[in-house]
Amino acid sequence: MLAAVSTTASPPHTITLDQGWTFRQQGKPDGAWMPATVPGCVHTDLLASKKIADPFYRTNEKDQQWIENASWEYRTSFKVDREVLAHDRVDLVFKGLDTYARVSLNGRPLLTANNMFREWRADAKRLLKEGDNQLVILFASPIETVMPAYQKLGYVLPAVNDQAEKRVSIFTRKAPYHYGWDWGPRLVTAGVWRPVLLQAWSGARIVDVQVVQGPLTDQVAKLSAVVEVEAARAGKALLSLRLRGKEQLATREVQLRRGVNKTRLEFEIAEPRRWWPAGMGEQALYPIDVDAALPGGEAVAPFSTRVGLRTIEVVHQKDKDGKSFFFKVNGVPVFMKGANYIPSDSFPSRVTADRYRSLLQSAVDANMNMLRVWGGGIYEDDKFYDLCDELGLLVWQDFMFGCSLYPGDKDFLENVRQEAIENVRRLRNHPSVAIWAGNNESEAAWVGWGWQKQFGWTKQQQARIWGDYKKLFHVLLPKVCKEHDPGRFYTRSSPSANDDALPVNKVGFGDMHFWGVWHAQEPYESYKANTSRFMSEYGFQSFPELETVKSYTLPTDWNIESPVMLSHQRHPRGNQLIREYMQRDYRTPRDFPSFLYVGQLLQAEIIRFAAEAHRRRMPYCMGSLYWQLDDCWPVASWSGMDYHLRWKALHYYARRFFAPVLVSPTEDGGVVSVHLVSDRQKELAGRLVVRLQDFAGKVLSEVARDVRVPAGSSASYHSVPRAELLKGVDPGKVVLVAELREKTTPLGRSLFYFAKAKDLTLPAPQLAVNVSRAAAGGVTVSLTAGRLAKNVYLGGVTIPGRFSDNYFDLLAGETVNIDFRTEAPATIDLEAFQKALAVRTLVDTF
Ligand code: BMA
Repeated sequence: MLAAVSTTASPPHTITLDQGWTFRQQGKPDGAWMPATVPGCVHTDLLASKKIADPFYRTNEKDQQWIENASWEYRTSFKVDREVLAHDRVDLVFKGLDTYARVSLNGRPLLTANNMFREWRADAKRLLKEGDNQLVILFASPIETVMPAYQKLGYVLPAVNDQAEKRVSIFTRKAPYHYGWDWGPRLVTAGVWRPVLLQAWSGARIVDVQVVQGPLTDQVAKLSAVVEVEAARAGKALLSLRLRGKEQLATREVQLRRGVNKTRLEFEIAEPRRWWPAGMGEQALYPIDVDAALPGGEAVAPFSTRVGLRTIEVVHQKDKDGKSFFFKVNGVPVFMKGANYIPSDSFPSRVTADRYRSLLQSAVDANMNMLRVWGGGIYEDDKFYDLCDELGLLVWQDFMFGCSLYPGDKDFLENVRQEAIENVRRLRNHPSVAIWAGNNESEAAWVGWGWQKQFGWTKQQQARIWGDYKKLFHVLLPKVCKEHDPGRFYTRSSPSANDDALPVNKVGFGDMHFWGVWHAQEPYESYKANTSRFMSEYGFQSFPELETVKSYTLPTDWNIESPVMLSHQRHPRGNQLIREYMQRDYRTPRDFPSFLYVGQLLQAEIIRFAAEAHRRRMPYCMGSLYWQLDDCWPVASWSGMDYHLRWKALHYYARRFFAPVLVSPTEDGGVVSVHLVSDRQKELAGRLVVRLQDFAGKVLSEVARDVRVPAGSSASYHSVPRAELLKGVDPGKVVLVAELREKTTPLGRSLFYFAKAKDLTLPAPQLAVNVSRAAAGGVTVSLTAGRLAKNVYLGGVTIPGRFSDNYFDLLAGETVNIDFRTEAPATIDLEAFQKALAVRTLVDTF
């Protein structure tokens, strides 16, 4: 054992270098230095210095394209004292540089960087001096830098969402969506996008702790911690591990060599509490601290991590229907409900912890248990995964590749290898991370998007391109995952059946992205026939609500074909498709605000149709993640929540269609049936009531029956031929109400209409609206409908906050109380609120 540690040596220092930064465009004659924010980027810095206008406003983005072709210098100075310099090592650590950066310290080169997704560390001691030090970073244009590679390649690689004529984005390891997407602007940033640290240490430094979970029972969790220690000099160290604030669980004396050393500490946690996805149980988390004591007495910064104890498997096996794809958590098959996550800002360094929390809490509030961090964005910030751990949101993590093909030269592959290693290591202790995926849609594209013809490649070129693809996604990335995170499943691409002999993106085989609805204009009813084993993408667009539209337009722009609105609609056929689908189901909205409202309903109804179809097919289908949760700027898109975090109709609907117990009426071949889908882990006993009533509330028929719904099941509990049900009544004048109750508690209710919205004979709803002060100090809106009120929408209020429900149907004679949720409810001026409140229903919009 080592002797007691003395504390004479100076402690390790970490200084965050976030002060005093300035920037300027390189090579500009009048190039004055302007204040910069670090972390940040050139666009937000130019904006802060009023050199550019808000890129999200109107068509400002178009005038700002020059930024990507310029190079930018960032600099700061910082003081270092003798105490810091006395350490063995003084590292400069860059958590993220975007992207082609040359860093110099006191006029001498320190490091070069070429990957936004990597961390860069260099021993700066030899270049540092006591007193002031000058740090300069030169960011070369990510466009210009790779232009020679683009020109030299000899063939063009597809990058379908890159919005430039010369699509060079695939040569650069930088967030693909910066180059534009079919929901995103083109804002190719540069800058110091994650923190810069100065870390001084002596003797040794704990680099990383990987917690590997062994056998897990209710009695005990057997774990090991693989501790990586970098030693500045050889010597002994005593490593110890404890649960935060608890007794020590493991200790080990090790002989360190100079350089990186790996040691394993075995430990156990008695009576472990499991980590469960949201809706299934608690999210028990165990914070772990690892210390290292050195005989010389140098202090070593402890390393902290946090784990959750759970098993997770992806069951991806051939079966009679094709090849399964589902997740088992703690041995239980879990139906994944959720959405695809895109970076929530074009400038990711702007995303605060509060914003992450609000987005992720909204996901949980909508009964989601999984998000897919999609491959065209970024490996998200640590805060994102911490919150997912805490909230029980499983993460499907793509590597950052999407809808494109990539070079396969040695340097590129090595750069990706390092990126993958770093990110796998960074994220692997998170219980929320459920799966790694190589890329978004590149395999499906190669097989089905006609690229071979479109790009006119020779046979040889094709062999090379596909060979390069395989090197990256079939060899390199799975190898990194296996080596650094052996317990987690890797899937080549989303979608994929992970087998060259099996079809990709075909019903029955693995996960599926179904875009027949929307891209191929198929009627949304075809979601039923196109339900596969795991639906990892499907979607439909809408515009954001008027308040959000106002944030980027003038009233003169309020026409979806205006240049401003078109610039915030990046799908080339977006408007046409929305119109087309809207005409199929709705009457023409009378004005612009009505159009926005109907458009949101259209999206919500279509996605509801899909998600319910997916859930009814459980266990054949075991996942439904719609495209997309959020936006990176205010835009027309497939999102359920807009850039200002306003819930669209879709997000409110999602809370209902992803409810733990779903009542789902549907019609097939002239038969109307009511399905009950339960995600509960126990059987439920309830009473199902199915009632046909007219819009004035008159009940035409009613049946009720006791039902037992097994754990994790879906089945039909009631079915009647449509003709028999309607018995001659006008289908446009009645609604089927299906309700499930558990004792006296209502568990779920769904309405089924027999005609499309445009063919319903909707009455004037005779709505009585009453606004009052809620008990908790906020505001409650109480609504009573004399007749059916279809898709009641509460809006007009500009105070930040949200209604507890919206876009819902109210049956004749019903009353609901809707709360307005906001940060400081007591401060709301009741009278002003009442004045601003605008209530509309579907019948008001034609
Ligand atoms: C899928 C996604 C995205 C895209 C969306 C809508 O292909 O992976 O690339 O934004 O469809 O087109």
